[in-house]
Amino acid sequence: LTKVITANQMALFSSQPKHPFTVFVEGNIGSGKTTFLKHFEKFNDICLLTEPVERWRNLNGVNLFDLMYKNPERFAMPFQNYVTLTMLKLHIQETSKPIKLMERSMFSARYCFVEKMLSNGTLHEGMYHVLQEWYNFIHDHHHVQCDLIVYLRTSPEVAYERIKKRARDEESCVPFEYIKDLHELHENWLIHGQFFRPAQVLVLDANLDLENINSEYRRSELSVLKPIM
Ligand code: DGT
Repeated sequence: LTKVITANQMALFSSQPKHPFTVFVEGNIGSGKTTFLKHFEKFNDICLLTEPVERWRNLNGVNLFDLMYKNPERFAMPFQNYVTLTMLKLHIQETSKPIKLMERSMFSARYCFVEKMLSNGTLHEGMYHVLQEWYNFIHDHHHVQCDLIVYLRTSPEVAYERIKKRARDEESCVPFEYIKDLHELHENWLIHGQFFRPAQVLVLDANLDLENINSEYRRSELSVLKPIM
């Protein structure tokens, strides 16, 4: 059977941008990435992709996320493996919308979390190199679109207070030192350029409380909504 493509279908195909304008929302744990994404829910032209924490919590009934925190020596590697897969799926997920807004990316997993796990000895050097091989392979064989990074910059103290307040079960054992080190890693990557930055970085003051943060969010609209303005 010859497949006849109607004019409407043609129009639909051509209206699907192959590479939507893609924004990664980055920042320490507790920096307000979820709230930032919520701010953009009101715009129809944006495909919002939240981080797959729920999948990490329930992999066929196994809470890999909890195991990673409770028994890092054993579970950091499988957890990081699964993070890579779930993030890659989001990176290559197609959308008909002109803008894609993603909570985190494979890059923060690689340059912040995996680096931290290597330096505190949670990941054996051999495991670290296996992960690097995966990242390099993905980088060479998949197009990972990124047009802008929004960095929600907090002090580690503010991030830690928020984490304590929201009291996620799995994060109850997270010490301040961990948040401080993750802060330094985000700074090294996004401010000092110690690791590869796939796009320009817009830095927002995410220390502001909920009442005052809206002006910061609005400041980012011009950059995030660029393709439709
Ligand atoms: P928000 O809205 O800024 O407060 O963001 P969160 O805290 O909901 O999201 P995020 O990505 O900073 O952290 C969620 C949890 O997942 C947190 O316990 C850290 C953990 N996490 C995220 N990505 C990775 C990763 O690549 N490796 C490890 N070990 N943990 C990760």
